[in-house]
Amino acid sequence: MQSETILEGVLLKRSQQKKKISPANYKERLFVFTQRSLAYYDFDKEKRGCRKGSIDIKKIRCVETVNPEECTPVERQYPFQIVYKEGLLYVYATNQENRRQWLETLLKEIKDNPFLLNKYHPGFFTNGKFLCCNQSCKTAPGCAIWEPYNTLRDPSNSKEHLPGNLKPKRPSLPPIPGEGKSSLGIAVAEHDYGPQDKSDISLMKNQKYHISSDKDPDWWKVGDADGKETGRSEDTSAEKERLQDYEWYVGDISRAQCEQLLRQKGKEGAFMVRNSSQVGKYTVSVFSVAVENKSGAVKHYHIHTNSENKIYLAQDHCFDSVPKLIIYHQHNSAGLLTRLRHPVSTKAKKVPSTAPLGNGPWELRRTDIVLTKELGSGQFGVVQLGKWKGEYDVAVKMIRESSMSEDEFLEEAQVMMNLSHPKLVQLYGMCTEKYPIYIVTEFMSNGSLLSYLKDHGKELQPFQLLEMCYNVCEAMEFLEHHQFIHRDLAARNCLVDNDLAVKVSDFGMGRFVLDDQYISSVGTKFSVKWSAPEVFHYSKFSSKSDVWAFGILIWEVFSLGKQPYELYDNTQVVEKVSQGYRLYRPQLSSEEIYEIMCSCWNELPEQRPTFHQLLSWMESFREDDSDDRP
Ligand code: 746
Repeated sequence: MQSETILEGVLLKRSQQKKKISPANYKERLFVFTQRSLAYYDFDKEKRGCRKGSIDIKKIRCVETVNPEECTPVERQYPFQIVYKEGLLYVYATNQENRRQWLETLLKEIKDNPFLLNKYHPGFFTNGKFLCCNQSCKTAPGCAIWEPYNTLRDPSNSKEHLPGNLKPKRPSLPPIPGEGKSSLGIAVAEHDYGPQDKSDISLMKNQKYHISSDKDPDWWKVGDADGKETGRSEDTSAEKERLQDYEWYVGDISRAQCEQLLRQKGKEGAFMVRNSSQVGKYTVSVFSVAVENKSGAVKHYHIHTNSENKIYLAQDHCFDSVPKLIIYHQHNSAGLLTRLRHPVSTKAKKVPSTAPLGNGPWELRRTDIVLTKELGSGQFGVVQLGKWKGEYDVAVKMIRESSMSEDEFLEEAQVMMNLSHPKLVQLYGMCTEKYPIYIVTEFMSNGSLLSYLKDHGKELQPFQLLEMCYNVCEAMEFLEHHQFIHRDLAARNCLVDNDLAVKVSDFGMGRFVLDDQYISSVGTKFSVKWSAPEVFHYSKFSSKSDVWAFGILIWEVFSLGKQPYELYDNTQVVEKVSQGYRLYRPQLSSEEIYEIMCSCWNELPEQRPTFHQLLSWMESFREDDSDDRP
C-alpha cells in the first residue's frame, strides 16, 4: 500500500558516520515524506532512483535545526536534524524557508508520536562527539530543551502522566533561526509571560526576541528584536547559574532517584533541591530518620510563591531567592520535618575531557596525585581514592609487583585510553616509572554494582534495576562495536556513580592477570559462573561470550546481588550448564526480561543476540516502564 506524499524535494544529506570516527560526506538525495515514512532516494534529472534509506515516522523523536558548523559552504547553511529510534540524520535544506517548511511539515506529522524527546543537541555530532556538550555517545540525552516538545504536549492536560524527566519546564518559545549579528537566533513568544521577579522581562505573545545567550539549556537570555536592550527572560541566568553552584541543587532528577540518594545518605536532615514538575518551580526533599519508625521517610516540599513574588516553604518565612531560603532553613526547621542539615549532591568533580593530562600520551605526574582513602583491593592490589591536581577525584590502582603482565598492558593501554564512552569507567593515565605502578581512572563514588545491589537493592524499583542493566548494555554495545572483548563482565566488575548510573570497569584487564588461579578454567578465581560453555571448555572468548556473561549480570541485578547457581560449586556448574540447565527467573524479573536473559544463554554463540539487538529490546521495555515512573 502506497501512502500519499506530503512533501518531496532534493536535500543534501550528511553521511551517518556509523563508525565512530569517519569523515563526513554529503550527498544530494531526493527526500520523500509520506504519512508512513521519510525515505530518500538516488535521483537522476529529478527522477527517483534507488531507495537509499527510510525512517518510519512513528520512530521519529525530534526534528530541529542544528547550529551550522564554522566556515561551512553556502549549501550547508541550513542544517536540520531528525532524531529517530535507531539514529540521527543530518540534512541540509536549500534555504531558510525550505528548512522551515520541512521542519513544520515533519513536526505536524510526528506530534502524536509516543516517545518524543524533551531535549536535543543543538550542535552536530562530529568526530565522535557532540559539538554542543562534548558527549561522546551518539545516543546521549540532549543537552538543550527541545521547545516544540512542550508545545506539542499541552502541559495543562498531560503533564501529570509524564515521567519526571519529560515534564514541561517553562512557557514555550519556539526558536526561529535568525540572521541577526549579535543574536544566536530569534524567538517568538507563544504566550504573554509576566515577570516572576525583578530580574525578569515580560514577554508579549507573537513578539520577536533576540536570543543573546543559550548557554544554559533551560534558560535563554533575550532582548527585544530591535536589539535595543538585552534583558533576561524568566528568572534566569544569574539566578540559575547561582543555583548550579550549590552542591544541594541537583536539577532534573526523578522523585524515586532523589529518595534513593537521600535514604542512602541515611542522615537526619539529608536534603537536596530539585526541579519540580511545575514550570520554573523547585522542590526541597528532606530525609528524616525520626519518622515512620526505623526506616525514616523522605518529605518533598514545594517552594511556593506568594502574592508579592516572594518564595517560601513555611508561610511566615519568605525570601527573594532559593539560596537565601535554603540557608535560612539550614539553621531553622520552621515547620519542616527537620532543618536542612546535610546537602546531598550528585555533583562530583570529574576530570573534564579537555584537561591536559600529563607528559607522555598517558604518563601522569605522580606528585599531581594525592591518595586519600583506601577503596578496597582487586586482582592487582590495593585501589585508592585520590585527588588529581588537588581538584579532581580519581581512583588509583596500585599495581602489586608480579600481579600484572605490565609490558603487555602498556602496549594495550593506548587502545584502552581511547575507549571512551559515558558508561565505561574511563582510564585517565598511568604512573609507570617506578613501583607501585599507578593506573588512574575515573572515580565512582557508590562502589561496585554487586555491593550496591546487596546493600541497597531493596530500595530500588524494577525500572531502576532495568536502567542499571541498560547502562551496562550501552557500554557493552560500544565495546562490541569496537570489537573489544571484556572477558570478565559481572556485577562485581561494574561500578555505580553518584547519580546511580552504572559503568563497566576493568574491561579487557583479565588478559594481564598473572595468577594461575584466575587464568585457568579450573582455578579457584576463574569466573565459571559467568562463563559461556565455549569459554569453560576451550577458552574461546568473544563478544558472544560477553553476551552470556551479560545474561548472568541481568540475573544478578534482578536477584539483588545473589550468587548465581548458589547451591553449586564450579565443577557442578560446568556439568549442569553443559547439560542444558539454566538459572531460574528471579522474582523481580518480568517474563520478558527473563526471556532476554535466556536468549543470552543459548548454547550456540551465534544464536545469542548481539549487544546491539539487546539494547534495542531493552530500550522498548524502558519505554513501556516509563509510565511507572513518578
Ligand atoms: C575498585 C576496584 C575496581 C577494585 C577494587 C577496589 C576498588 C574501585 N572502586 C571504586 C572506583 O571508583 N574505581 C575502582 N577492583 C579491581 O581493581 C579489579 C582489578 C582487576 C579485575 C577486577 C577488578 C579483573 C579480575 C577483571 C582483571 C569505590 N569506587 C567507591 C566507594 C567504595 C568502594 C569503591 C574506579 C566504598 O568504600 C559506597 C561504597 N563504599 C562503601 C560505602 O558505600
